[in-house]
Amino acid sequence: MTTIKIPMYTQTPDLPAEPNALTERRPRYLLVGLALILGVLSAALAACQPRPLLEGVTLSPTLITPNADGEADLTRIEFYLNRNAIVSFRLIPVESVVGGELLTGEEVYYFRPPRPVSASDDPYTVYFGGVVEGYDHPSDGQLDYTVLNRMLSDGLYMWELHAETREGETKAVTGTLTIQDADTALPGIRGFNVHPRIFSPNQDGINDRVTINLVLEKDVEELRVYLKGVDGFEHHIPEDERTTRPNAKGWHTYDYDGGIDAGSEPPPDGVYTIYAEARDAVGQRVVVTDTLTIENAGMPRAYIVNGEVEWSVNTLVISDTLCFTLTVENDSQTYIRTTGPWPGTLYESDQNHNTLGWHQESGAFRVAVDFDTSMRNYPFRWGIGQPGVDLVEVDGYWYLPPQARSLVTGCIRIVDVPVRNPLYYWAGLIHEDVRIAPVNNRVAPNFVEIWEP
Ligand SMILES: [Ca+2]
Ligand SMILES: [Ca+2]
Repeated sequence: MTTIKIPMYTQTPDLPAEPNALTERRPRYLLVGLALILGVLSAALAACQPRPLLEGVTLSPTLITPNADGEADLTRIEFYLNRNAIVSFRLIPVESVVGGELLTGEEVYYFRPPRPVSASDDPYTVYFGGVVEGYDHPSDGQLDYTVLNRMLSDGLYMWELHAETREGETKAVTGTLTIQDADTALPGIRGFNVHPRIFSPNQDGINDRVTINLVLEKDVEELRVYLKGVDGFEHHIPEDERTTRPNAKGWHTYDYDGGIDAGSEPPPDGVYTIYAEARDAVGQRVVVTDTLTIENAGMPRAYIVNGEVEWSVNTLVISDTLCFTLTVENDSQTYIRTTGPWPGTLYESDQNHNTLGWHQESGAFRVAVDFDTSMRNYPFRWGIGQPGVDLVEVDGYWYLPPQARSLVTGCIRIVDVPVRNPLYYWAGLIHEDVRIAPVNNRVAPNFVEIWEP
């Protein structure tokens, strides 16, 4: 325990005395003359003596009830700083007052840790609402989060505004502040969970999304979830607002796709720290973190090169085959996933990719052929390259590498005459369950006439 004598108000000692000792009996001119002389003298005196480092320090009111009810939630600190200095504002709990002397505890709480502040002719004004830098409280137990800023408990505190110049001149002004009815319930975050921990935002249908869950222990003013990489840039993660009202106590879910579904490039590959940060109405802040690895990120883009398709025929007899050849280019920085059947596969015209056992796969790219009067969208589909030739295997899936090209061929044996004849056949490049880019839809239509033998 420390004993400190507190000057409750610090009147700067070097102000010139007022010439108010003069009486009415003196002639008026003498009074004015004396006042002028005294004024000049005191100005000269003031010029010789440097002004104090801190001046005009006030803190008002000296009792606050920081509970965000709008009544006496804040106290106003004002001061003049006459020279550049490192300035801090801290509070020390008062354990008892004995004969006008304060017995203070050992703890020191910083509202403003030491930091450089510039001299100014104008006063500095700061509002303090009982929240200081994060500290441990004996009642905490094991917390799932880090407390960045925390409300002081109710009680009497000694405050100290301290300034120190680079030359070593110091000045401290102290006083007392009472805190009552403080809202000390922390805006805690429990059950912070990130799944999966490795994530590839590239719309290939495999680990394209991350789900983040957390439980907020209190209604808050702000809840932010974001990624931060080594460059320090923050990537905001939007909340899935279907579960709980934003900022409300309870369960919150975030579904993150790297921004790719909204058309943005996802963050580059790397290891990121994922943050969830809550701030309540009185200004207390807590944070939890975890790591998230992004790999093979990128907006997938592939094209049929030049929109060119080489068709084998434009007239044929039933049971002849119609074949095509085209080149696919991966024009992106990410691997593009595909699936079979592989190029060279022959379809009968009454078959489709499902009857061959190759169902639609979310996120896979396939070359496809469609025709007028077809019953389903692009019934004939092929992989965008040959496994082990154009394609590389990653975790059991086949991918066309970034910037790679592949030649794709396929054939359809026409086994019956379509209802419309002659008719168009055309090619496409489909990103299954995602989109068909306009440039990849209805490419190089071929007008085909079919004859019965
Ligand atoms: Ca209040
Ligand atoms: Ca992926």
